[in-house]
Amino acid sequence: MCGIYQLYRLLQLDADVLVLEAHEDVGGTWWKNRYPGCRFDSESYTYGYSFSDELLQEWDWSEHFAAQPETLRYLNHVVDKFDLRKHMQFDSRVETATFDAATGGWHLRLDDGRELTCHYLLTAIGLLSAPTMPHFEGMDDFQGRAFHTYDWPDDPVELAGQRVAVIGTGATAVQLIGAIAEEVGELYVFQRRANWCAPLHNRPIPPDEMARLKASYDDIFAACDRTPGGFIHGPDRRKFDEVAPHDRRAFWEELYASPGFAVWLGNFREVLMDEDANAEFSAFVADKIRGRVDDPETAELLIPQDHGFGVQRVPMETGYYEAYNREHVHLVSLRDRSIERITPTGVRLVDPDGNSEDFAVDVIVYATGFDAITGAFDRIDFVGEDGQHLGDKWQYGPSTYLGVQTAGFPNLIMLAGPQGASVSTNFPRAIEHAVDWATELIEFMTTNGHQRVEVTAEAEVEWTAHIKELYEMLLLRNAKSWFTGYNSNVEGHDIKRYLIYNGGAPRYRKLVAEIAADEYRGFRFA
Ligand code: NA7
Repeated sequence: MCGIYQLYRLLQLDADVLVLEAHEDVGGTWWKNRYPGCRFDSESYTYGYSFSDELLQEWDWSEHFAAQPETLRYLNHVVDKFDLRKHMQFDSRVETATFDAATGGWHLRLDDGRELTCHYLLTAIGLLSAPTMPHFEGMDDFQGRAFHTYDWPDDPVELAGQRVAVIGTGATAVQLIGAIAEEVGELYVFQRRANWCAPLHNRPIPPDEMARLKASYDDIFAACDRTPGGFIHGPDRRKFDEVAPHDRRAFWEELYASPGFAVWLGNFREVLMDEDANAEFSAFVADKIRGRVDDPETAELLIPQDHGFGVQRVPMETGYYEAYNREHVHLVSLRDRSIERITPTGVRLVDPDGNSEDFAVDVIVYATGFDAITGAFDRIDFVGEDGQHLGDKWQYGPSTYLGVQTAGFPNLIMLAGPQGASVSTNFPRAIEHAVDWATELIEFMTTNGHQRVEVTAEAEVEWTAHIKELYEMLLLRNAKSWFTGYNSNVEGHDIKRYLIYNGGAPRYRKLVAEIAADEYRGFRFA
């Protein structure tokens, strides 16, 4: 999504530009995530690129929340329409990127041994592109098929009538479970911590509605520009306490029945900032879960105990809770038991007294998430000016200036870097802005004869402190989720890390525009 647009913009400047893509073809996230049920939670018509009116007018979205195959088709359409493919090399995974002080550029080594040099290196390597597997004993000995959702196999996976284990209950698992519950023979969902999920309310877009949407794109994008998350849903500006409890309830009923992230991002601001308001709304959603799950014990297990609604990413679901009303769908809680090992025939649990139970399955799906945001950076060995490795610099968490650069790594520009706004926003909306800003920076340098850009250490320290302050304003500061850089499967990532700019996209855009106008305050040119 990001690399495609950056390529388009740099070609407009007549730059000599090449996109390196690790996978076999275009699409990034939408190339890789092929599991059943995969779709975005952004309204389709807010997800497409906005830069070309012609593109907007010729593309029809079939659903309010389009599924992966459609988004992949869309990205291919964009690439072909603007003739971008010839500037891309596939199966090209970068292993090391080393700054060369003599040339002021970057030297890349790919995993097939190729070496390339460039002056500017721009990263569009994804936020959730480094999947992480758990570390259970016996995983290699399993005799059935087993894979991470991100690596869903190309050859058809037979699920009909099969016994399937899904490990994890994040946004990915919740989509998958809703999609496959009916067809599988037995489904065992291994849940460590429950998530607060809410209905997506997806539906088709008939041609007349699509025509109306096309006529309103200016308004749609303007609405996205006004909200902190770049979605059409912005927070309700009324004060929580000033709305009477029964009116709050009526409002919440409306939100729960609304499509997309309205229930999360269109709520009172206090729900995400104030413990009491959050507890009240969480109780409301807990009752919804109880109302949708027949077995009271299962319902209670599906209600999170350790965090309130919305402080972790809210998985949007279609029939997720109802799936547990099917006889062959079993919620296996890991609250009082843990996965002891994977056996050749399935999953073995053990309780604290040493009692074990085996679950025989044909397929194991690891929906265990990603080494978010910094993971893709850690998989490339970036070596900066004084031989410093980025992995070492960021060992206890990233530090950046605006999420765009990190000190000691000149001419390395991060388009969706940690601590920027793209990572907390409806991605394409923020990414178009980030790419435009980076392109203008390069134009500015060319016009002024600069060869080198880097951030000052002071600017970086200040920005990183600001990022931390913004976290403290929100209840998500305590969450154990990818928003706070938590991942139990990656060594050293069981600590809180400050990965996301939480100040909202409008504020971020205003700030970086001011910085650019102020001769790129905090950046140093040579
Ligand atoms: P998430 O949201 O990080 O979810 C991963 C899930 O896997 C979560 O329920 C984890 O439980 C569970 N998990 C991870 N490791 C284990 C082990 N070792 N044992 C049991 N359960 C485990 O990843 P998703 O792919 O669902 O979503 C990521 C984003 O992709 C999503 O937000 C969208 O923006 C797109 P835990 O909660 O840590 O107890």
